[in-house]
Amino acid sequence: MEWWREARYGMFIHWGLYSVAGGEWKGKDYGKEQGGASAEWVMNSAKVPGKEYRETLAPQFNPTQFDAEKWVSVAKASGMKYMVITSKHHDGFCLFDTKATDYNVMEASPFKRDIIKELSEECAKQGIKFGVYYSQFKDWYHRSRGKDNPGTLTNEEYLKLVEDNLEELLSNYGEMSVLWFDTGGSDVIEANAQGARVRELQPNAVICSRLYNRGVPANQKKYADFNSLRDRELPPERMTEDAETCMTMRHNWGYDRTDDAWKSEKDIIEFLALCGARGVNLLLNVGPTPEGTLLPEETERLAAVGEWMKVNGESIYGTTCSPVDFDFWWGGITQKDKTLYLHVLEWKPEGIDFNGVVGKPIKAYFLADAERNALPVKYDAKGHFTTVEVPKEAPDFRNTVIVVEYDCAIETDPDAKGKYHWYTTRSKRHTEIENNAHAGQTENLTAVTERKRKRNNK
Ligand code: FHN
Repeated sequence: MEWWREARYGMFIHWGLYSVAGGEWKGKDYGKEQGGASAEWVMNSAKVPGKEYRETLAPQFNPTQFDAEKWVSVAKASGMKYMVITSKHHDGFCLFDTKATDYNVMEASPFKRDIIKELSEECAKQGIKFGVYYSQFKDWYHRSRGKDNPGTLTNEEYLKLVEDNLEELLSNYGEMSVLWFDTGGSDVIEANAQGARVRELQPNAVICSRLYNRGVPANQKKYADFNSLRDRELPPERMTEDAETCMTMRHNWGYDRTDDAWKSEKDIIEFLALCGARGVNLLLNVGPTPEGTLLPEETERLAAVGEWMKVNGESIYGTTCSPVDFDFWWGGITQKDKTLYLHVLEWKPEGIDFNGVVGKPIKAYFLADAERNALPVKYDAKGHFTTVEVPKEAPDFRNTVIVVEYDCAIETDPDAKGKYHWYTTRSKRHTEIENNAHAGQTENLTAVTERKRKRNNK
């Protein structure tokens, strides 16, 4: 788990036959922005029989522009340390050379290239950890979806397919660093058998808790190495266990033709920092096109995060969660040994203050400042309030990182109070400010903030 804890930031890739459909079926849009399920669910959303889905899409899956070197380079430049790609999603189509079913990229599509092989080799070449997503329970092609859609296999035959697929994925593609099972069934014995096989064939692989159904008690998830939180979840509190959140850059996981709900680069950098403040990894998703390319909106955002990480990566990689169980009006904190990293997401010219940490720091400075020019620091022993004095303008409006160094182990005030959690109040606060602004209220940001801070910190 050491590399995984150090990594903090990886690439999720949702790619397959559903990318050809792009969230649509027979001219109707089933994508998430239409209130439906995500684009990769189109087979289910449009109730497409397996045979029709395969005959319509597989012959069109010919992503001739796919270039593993490009994708891995984009991930690396973004500061991502690992990659997880859908080897078989719920539609049952395998993006690798398998003998267990002919419904795979080598036999059922004109592409006839082993995508998992090409990506795993490129990741090994560029020093990125490689892993696969595998839908071990949901399979709308091989399994029955009721009498109208019987599926191609019985339950026993399907279990054998999963077993054979795992043997192939765990034996034929070198070091498999992550097994990202998704939506486990309720049978813990089945899940344990699959988990045990991973341990035997790839003892260093990190296994996702979604090997098990979410309802299985944590102490029965014998082979889960990290807790995969709900999709796009930013947990309210710090996580005391290894955990990861996966996030889309827009609504859908798989490629969607009409989804333009792009998060900004600031949204993504903020989310990465706030995940860090909770001790959680971020697996950030791309949904490549049917042609095998990443969208410009994706590569632009990934490059922007990469620029930020080049300067500020130290405040994310290998850090642990905040020393206190709450955020601050201006953002959140990550920690590494005797150093705190303040992720200032909302600038406060009157100073960046935090409570809950005992003792006066020995130094504070902007992480982006190569000379590490000291910023003035005040410490009020009464409330254990530390304030770093800052210039009027934020050096980086997306997230300015202030390093706060101590000469001893970080000690917290057990009675520290703070109820400011970014994942809730931020959206409310902004709406209120926008409403005030629209309503021509005399209150400005500081006044609204002051009022809210008094309310949050009473
Ligand atoms: O049903 C899948 C969904 O299509 C997507 O793959 C997400 C990614 O975390 N996992 C399941 C829903 O949680």
